[in-house]
Amino acid sequence: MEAALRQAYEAFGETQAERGVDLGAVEERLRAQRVETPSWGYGNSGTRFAVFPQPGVPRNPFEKLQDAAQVHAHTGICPSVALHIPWDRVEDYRELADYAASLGLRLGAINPNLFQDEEYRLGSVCNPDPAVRRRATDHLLECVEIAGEVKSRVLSLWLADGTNYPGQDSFVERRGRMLECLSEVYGRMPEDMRLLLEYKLFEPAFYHTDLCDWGTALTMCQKLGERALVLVDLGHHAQGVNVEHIVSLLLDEGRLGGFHFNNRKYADDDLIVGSVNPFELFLIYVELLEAEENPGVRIEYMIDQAHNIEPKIEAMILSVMNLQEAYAKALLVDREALREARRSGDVLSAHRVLLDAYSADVRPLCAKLREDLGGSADPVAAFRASGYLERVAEERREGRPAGWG
Ligand code: PSV
Ligand code: MN
Ligand code: MN
Repeated sequence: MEAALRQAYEAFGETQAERGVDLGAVEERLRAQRVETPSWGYGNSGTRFAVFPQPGVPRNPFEKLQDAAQVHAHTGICPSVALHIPWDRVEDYRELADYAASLGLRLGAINPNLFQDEEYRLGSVCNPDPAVRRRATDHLLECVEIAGEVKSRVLSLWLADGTNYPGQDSFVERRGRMLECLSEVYGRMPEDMRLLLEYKLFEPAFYHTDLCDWGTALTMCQKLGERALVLVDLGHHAQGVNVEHIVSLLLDEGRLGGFHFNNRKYADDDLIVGSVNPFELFLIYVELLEAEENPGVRIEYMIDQAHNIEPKIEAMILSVMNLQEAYAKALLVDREALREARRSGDVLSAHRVLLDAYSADVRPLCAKLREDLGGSADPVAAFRASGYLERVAEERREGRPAGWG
């Protein structure tokens, strides 16, 4: 460890020891933190207005894995990569899984795509036409197969289904159609596979969205069975919604299955994690920490970002660093003091317990942890210094860069 970092780390350790923090226990939890990155975060992406291509963007799923391996190499906590089918369609999925393993990675959640084909104009599993629902269901079943081939245990589903005009379709009938299709898929999943159901307030439909909030997703999961769980994407809520409250409620119901971390100021959801709302991120982790200690709880932590103007690998690395820092701060909360303040109705003290942990500078701790894990103290700087991007920009000059579609 560099001398300056060692000094900062030691000073941090002393301050925390004075606060009565067991630093060894905090480090153990931090070392165990894992975050999945999305294959689609490495390809070219943009908005419906424009896509700004970047140099060195991968041309196929294999190259996306190479980029994901860089994120893991520098942070030490991102060993798995989510796939999106058909964006990541390959002839031989075992070959892709083996290639991931050769890079020290594994394939994670399989994300079906039910929003791109012309047939889905009126929806996929909610579509009034049974033939379209059949096609959507078959695609979901194909994704179950792919998950099996790559030894992934997670099917992660976001539906774009909704309507654009009042009167266009029946809410209740659409819900019934969704349940029928998803029940078939759920029934075909192996015993150890979990279905994560992701909700989103709106988009692309303008009038109503079939899975628009935690309630629509939760009740659907409850009907499907205990291996159907809700996935919370941080960018999928109305302004002002208390996401940490939703998190605690889903945890209490035993139905929180996954997270998509990202950030936004307005409606879209693809910014670097914690770039706008670091305090909210911290508060979410405060809710998660205690739940994680329950052996029955398994939450898939994933990043869901598709960067428009910022360099993609660096953006992903920065998101991971922000997640490490938010988690570390949450681990510093004096939970006994919090309980006591709550018991005695001391509102301000309870709030200050949180502020006290949040205001700690955990950067030396996280830097040291990354080094322990074989990563880099300053991963963005180390990645830049490695010359990786310049090298792949040269190697990947020919051919079509991967993107949406
Ligand atoms: C669309 O909003 C979306 O960003 C969802 O969050 C999904 O998780 C992602 O696309 C991939 O399908
Ligand atoms: Mn998402
Ligand atoms: Mn989204």
